[in-house]
Amino acid sequence: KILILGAAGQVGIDLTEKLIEIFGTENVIASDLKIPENPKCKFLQLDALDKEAIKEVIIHEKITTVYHLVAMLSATGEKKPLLAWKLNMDTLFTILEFAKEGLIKKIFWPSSIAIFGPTTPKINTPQSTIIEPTTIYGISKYAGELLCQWYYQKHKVDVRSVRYPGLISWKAEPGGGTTDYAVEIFYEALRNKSYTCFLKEDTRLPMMYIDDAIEATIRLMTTEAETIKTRTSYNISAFDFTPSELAALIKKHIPDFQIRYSPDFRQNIADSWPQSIDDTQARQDWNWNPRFTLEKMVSEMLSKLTNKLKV
Ligand code: VAH
Repeated sequence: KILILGAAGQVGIDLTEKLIEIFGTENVIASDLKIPENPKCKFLQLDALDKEAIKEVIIHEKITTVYHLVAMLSATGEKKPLLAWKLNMDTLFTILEFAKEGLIKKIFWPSSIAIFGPTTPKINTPQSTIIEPTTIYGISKYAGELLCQWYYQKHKVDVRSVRYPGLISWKAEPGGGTTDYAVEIFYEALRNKSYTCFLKEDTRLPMMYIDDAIEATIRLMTTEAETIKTRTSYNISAFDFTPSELAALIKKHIPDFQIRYSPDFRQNIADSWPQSIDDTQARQDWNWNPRFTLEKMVSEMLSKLTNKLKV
């Protein structure tokens, strides 16, 4: 059985639905700090920092695989560094230890392109390169990658990871990220035909539609262990764009959409990250291949949100 920690978050909402589709409702247990309305499967209220509560669920529900999605993202992490470190690291240690003790068989844990810093090559950032993150979130995600690799090498823990770029989705709003503008802009375009962007118009970042991120996650988790050559975390990539490029594509659907730019503290975070990612190794090792183009993502987001917002 599968346990998802952080199932109400931006990745969790879509991943839970996909896991139910593949493995069946009876084999998926979702959990988060708060239970969302109309959950699609058994949903437990769980604090990921409560080791005993998690251990109880793993044993009682006969969990074999854990998708550990709990984290404090980059922007909030800069404001609450101690809580970000605690939440991101202590919970990862807990799950890795449970696997080492034989309580669970397999773990998915997401890393992020946020592990790369200003000294990393920004164009087609390689799988292995200079990694000197300058945000607490990035530091915690890179430390987490090295922890996963240590537990794999020392205790054969089967933990698998991908470095998500900025993710764009409509089912759940993201919280506390620097790439959140790329989601907020769609809501504002449909509601007010205008958006004030907190990044400069030429800030290029690697991004991906949620369906491709979920596809990569499932593919990595279901591939044979032998095909996995990297036990820190895999680069994955789909497309990259700037706020002005995204605004121009939205204008094709909403001609009188207006965007203004008012950069805030998140500009420095974005400027420390790569502009595009080389994901050759994921493509070679486990046949990663994104399906959504930038244009397809834009039309999909606008049509799905039009229904969701009933605009
Ligand atoms: C963030 N959405 O903005 C996350 C992600 C690469 C960005 O890690 O913090």
